[in-house]
Amino acid sequence: MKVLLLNPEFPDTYWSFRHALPFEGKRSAFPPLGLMTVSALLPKSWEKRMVDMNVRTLKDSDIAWADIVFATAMLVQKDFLHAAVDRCKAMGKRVVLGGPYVTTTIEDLPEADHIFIGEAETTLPQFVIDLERGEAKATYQAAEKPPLSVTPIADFHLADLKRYSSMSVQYSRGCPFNCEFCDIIEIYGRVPRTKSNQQVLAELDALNDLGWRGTLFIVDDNFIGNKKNVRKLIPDLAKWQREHNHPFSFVTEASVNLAEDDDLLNAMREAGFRRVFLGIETPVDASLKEAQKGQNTRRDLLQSVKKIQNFGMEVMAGFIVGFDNDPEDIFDLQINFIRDSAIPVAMVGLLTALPDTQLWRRLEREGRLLGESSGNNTNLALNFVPKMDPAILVEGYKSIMRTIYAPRAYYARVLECLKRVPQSEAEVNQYNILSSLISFARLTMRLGVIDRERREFWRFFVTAAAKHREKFVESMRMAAMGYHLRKLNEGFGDA
Ligand code: B12
Ligand code: SF4
Repeated sequence: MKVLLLNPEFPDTYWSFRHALPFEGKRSAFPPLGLMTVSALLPKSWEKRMVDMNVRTLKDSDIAWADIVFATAMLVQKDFLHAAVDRCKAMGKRVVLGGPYVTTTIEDLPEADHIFIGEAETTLPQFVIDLERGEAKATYQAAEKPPLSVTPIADFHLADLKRYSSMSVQYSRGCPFNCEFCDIIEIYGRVPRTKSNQQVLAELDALNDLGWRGTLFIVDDNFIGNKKNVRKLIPDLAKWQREHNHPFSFVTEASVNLAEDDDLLNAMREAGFRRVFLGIETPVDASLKEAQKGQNTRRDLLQSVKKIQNFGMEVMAGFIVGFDNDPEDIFDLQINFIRDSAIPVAMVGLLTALPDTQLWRRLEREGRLLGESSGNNTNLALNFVPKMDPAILVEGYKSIMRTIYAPRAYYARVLECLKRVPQSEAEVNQYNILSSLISFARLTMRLGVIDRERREFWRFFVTAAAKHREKFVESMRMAAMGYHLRKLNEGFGDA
């Protein structure tokens, strides 16, 4: 059996890093871990080929080669998924779909032969048996969420590693909190399931053996969702890093209560965690309460961020506007918070109602839903009727983005962040001297020569070189990120 694994294109979003990746000569930030996991769940004897359409085009010869096509997608990829499935079906192929989009959507799915709802660890092996018997069903959905002990090591070798800026592994699924807008707890549940330490270390071994060096994203919904287990994991991660000469720098996502746990923060620093993405959402208490985000209301959020930064981790964070309780000055409050917290990379989005979330159900009851969202919370589209005048909300949102990603404001946050985040060793990366020089030349040409904001870049460059020489590579990486986020804003048309 010949299997084609397909990841459709992503549009230009916050996380696509599309305007920053070319400096490094990369095509995409992360490989599709779900597909590589699906591959590992299929029989070893089946031949597999993966086409991530974010790093290379799908050729007719790829489709012609395959007996069966397995495609994944998030909501934001739906149009590209439909187009890819149409091509495969037109060439007479059997198509299997899975992943977050098909799991949660209420819209018509593409014309696939088999649909997998939810996690596939227990359903895929059954599908293989059914297929061999000629009895494969149209829809598969596991009765229970699988334990992660049955998740195999992903088939990392299918990814063309040199085209990505980061690799991914997963330790846990699910989150114990109960945020109203969150679809994670609907898809993956509120009881975080974890892998064993041995499983995680075996995945690190696999990536190390393939020669990967540099950023490794632990793609958990909330890395500290199961604190008891994570406390046991981190010392093993640190030991593994020491024994292998620190090949990886870890990035992950966590809830803000990470700040209350000095031991955990210390252990994460030891293990080589360099960046953490927090769900801050808003500095407004009433909006946090509305969002059922109690874990953020009981603390001083600015102090929490500072504390995590002091443990050697850059903080990235998600922010939302559009809550019913947002006051009129919410836009200034968000801008001030982002400035004062020295969070350079802030993902600010309009509140979005994702299908089958508590928010979706409430808005439906209140008659305020306008339809399924595009899945991209930064594209100015509202899929519900907000309490605030929608025009004011969208304008205010744009003003946040314009202000925080104006070069002077952005570089000021980066410099403050570099000051706050002590790091004893330079971050490991995948580049040799030549490729680093080429990246540096591309960056300075674009930001320091071509770009109209070049004066701000050189001002930043000089300060970073003088005050943070040991973190110079890091500061250039941040300059590239700022450029991506500013370009994304220009897509709004009036930035
Ligand atoms: C890592 C991650 C990313 C990464 C990398 C994505 C990539 N290249 O794959 C980055 C940071 C780029 C990212 C970006 C975004 N993401 Co994201 N991301 C995740 C995260 C945290 C983990 C994904 C992952 O690797 N999981 C591990 C694998 C093993 O799990 P899995 O993919 O679910 O696969 C399993 C099953 O779904 C199934 N399966 C999956 N595919 C297939 C296919 C077939 C054929 C079959 C049979 C089975 C199957 O089998 C697997 C094993 O059980 C998830 C949350 C989550 N827990 O999954 C959010 C999540 C997928 N992301 C989400 C969103 C909204 C986004 C963004 C739109 C955010 C934004 N506004 O910019 C962007 C869009 C992408 C882009 N590039 O622009 C949503 C999707 C919601 C939806 N219903 O579609 C999720 C669910 C999180 C959330 N609620 O916010 N994301
Ligand atoms: S903390 Fe994050 S993952 Fe957990 S429920 Fe809230 S939004 Fe979802």
